Amino acid sequence: MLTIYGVYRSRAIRPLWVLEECKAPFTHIPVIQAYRLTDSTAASAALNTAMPDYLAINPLGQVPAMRDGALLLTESLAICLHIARKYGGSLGPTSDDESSLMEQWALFAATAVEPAAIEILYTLRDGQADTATGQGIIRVAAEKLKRPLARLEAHLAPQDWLLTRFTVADIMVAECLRYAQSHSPLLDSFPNVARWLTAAQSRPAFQTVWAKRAAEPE
Ligand SMILES: N[C@@H](CCC(=O)N[C@@H](CS)C(=O)NCC(=O)O)C(=O)O
Repeated sequence: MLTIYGVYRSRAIRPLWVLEECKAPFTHIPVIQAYRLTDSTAASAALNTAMPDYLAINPLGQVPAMRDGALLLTESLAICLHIARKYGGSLGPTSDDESSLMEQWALFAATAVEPAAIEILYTLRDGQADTATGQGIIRVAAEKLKRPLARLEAHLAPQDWLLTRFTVADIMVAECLRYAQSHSPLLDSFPNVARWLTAAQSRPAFQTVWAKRAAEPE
């Protein structure tokens, strides 16, 4: 049985969304980020990323991790690709070329989108959006996202999804871009990206994992 380690309020939501799309059976172990606990070492502490048992699974002390038989993976997008390929049917690649395209979108998400998007997320989360420093961080991050967003905008002009149908590529890119989504002006100049993101997040599988995320303590 496939096992996912990581709460919904973490990058674990990426493979959990993929699994919800495929309806594949799995065991969920809701390991929480240690930094979110007052005392991650207390006897009563929830299962967390600083515990020796979890560090034996992922020495980086991060979630998600995944076990599937003898296979252990500790990168969210690699986990998404693995699940889609093995259990996802049309969510995964149906040819070598599609496999390469999905890998390309995974790397695009991780390198061109996520770093700047997460700067925006942290600035908003820390209540810095109205400070001069926070506004500066958001302005620079939004600038960094312009070219990747322009690339997505052109790509999505003639089509609904990144490949010829909804796939794991859409989940990976949408999830990384979501970090910047609360900065609402960002997508104003990219209507195709906004349409695509709305469509991805309207899917019943996303709605299900999003509700599970909302049910977890903040
Ligand atoms: N590149 C990794 C990053 C994983 C990551 O940073 N996870 C965060 C939660 S979203 C975490 O576990 N942080 C705990 C920590 O760094 O102490 C991935 O995509 O899986």
